[in-house]
Amino acid sequence: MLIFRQLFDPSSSTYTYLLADGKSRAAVIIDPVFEQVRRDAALIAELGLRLLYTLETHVHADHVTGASLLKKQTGCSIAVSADSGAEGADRYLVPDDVIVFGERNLQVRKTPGHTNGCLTYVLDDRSMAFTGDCLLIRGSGRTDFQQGDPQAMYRSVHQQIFTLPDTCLLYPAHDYRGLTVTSVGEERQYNPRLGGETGEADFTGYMKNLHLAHPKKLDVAVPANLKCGRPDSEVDVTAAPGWAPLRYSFAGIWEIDPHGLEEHARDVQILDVREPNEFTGPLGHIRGAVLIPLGMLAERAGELAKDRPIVAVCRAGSRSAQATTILREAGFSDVANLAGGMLRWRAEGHAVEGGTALDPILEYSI
Ligand SMILES: N[C@@H](CCC(=O)N[C@@H](CS)C(=O)NCC(=O)O)C(=O)O
Ligand SMILES: [Fe+2]
Repeated sequence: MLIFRQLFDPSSSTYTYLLADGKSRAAVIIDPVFEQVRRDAALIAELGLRLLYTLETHVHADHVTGASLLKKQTGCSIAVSADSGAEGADRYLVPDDVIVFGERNLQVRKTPGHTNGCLTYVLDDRSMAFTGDCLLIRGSGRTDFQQGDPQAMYRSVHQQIFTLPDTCLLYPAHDYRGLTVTSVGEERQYNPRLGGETGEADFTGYMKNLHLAHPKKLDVAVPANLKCGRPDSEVDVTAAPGWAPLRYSFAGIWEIDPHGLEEHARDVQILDVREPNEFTGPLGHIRGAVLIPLGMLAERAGELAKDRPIVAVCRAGSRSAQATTILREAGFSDVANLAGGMLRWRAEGHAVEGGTALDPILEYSI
């Protein structure tokens, strides 16, 4: 079974692709974005995957790659094209290289034109290919900087991409209109620059007259990507806040486990957002917890101290997740959610005030 996720970075309109073998959980990620590494690492952890490689389709001009940060966080290897000019990778890819992840693999095809080092990755059964900024959906990558070459791009598309089966799904590195996927058959027929009977000279003429403004981040992105996105300073931009052992979830929420809260209980404000009858009900509550029901939190947030971190608690951990969002909007920065709520707190044997014995509690529901 293949695990496949298409992820999006809205500020650069970049797609990142996570692929994994469902059996061994071995994974690769194509074109991760620096600012999205925390999100991507959370997904990899939640899906129980083991990241083997970050794979670049090319040296990007519009955003910085997340490759180095992901390597630091997960211990994966960084793979780039041997023609990319990038330093510091663990593997330099050449045509026909095969990147194995568990029982699945990607084959490397060289598709220059947007840059000299552009690669397309083709899935083992040719059902999917990742075209980077060579072929875009009803478009193509630009060819006006970074060794851009319209003739090379025309040949790359016709010889390396249009030779795949018509049914092969194509996933680009960007789409600026929100489109997500296309296929070889439809691009061969409908791509306005490269499809139908369009010849090499037609394509060259089209590309010479695009007149696009340079990417806003060009001057920062290219030098950073030539170092595989290694930050200049040692400051870890993906580090978790230091006040307790926290974990970032793919849902976008900082979480703390019962054990971590137990250890840091004295340093934090515990905010219980259940209803009063639940607070005094069979599940009990954590010693020292302040009760402000979720529906009143926005108006009563001022009752909480701004200089001590807050851990929000509820029955199962979902209302308290919403509480962390409300608190952030109210200007509190150090906030976390107790993962699993009171149910998990009690199931893992932590003490409560009030409450009744454990067994009936597990059947207790609101
Ligand atoms: N406005 C975007 C421009 C992005 C851009 O130029 N993207 C390149 C890929 S790195 C491209 O080929 N774009 C094709 C197009 O915009 O049609 C930015 O500032 O980042
Ligand atoms: Fe690009």
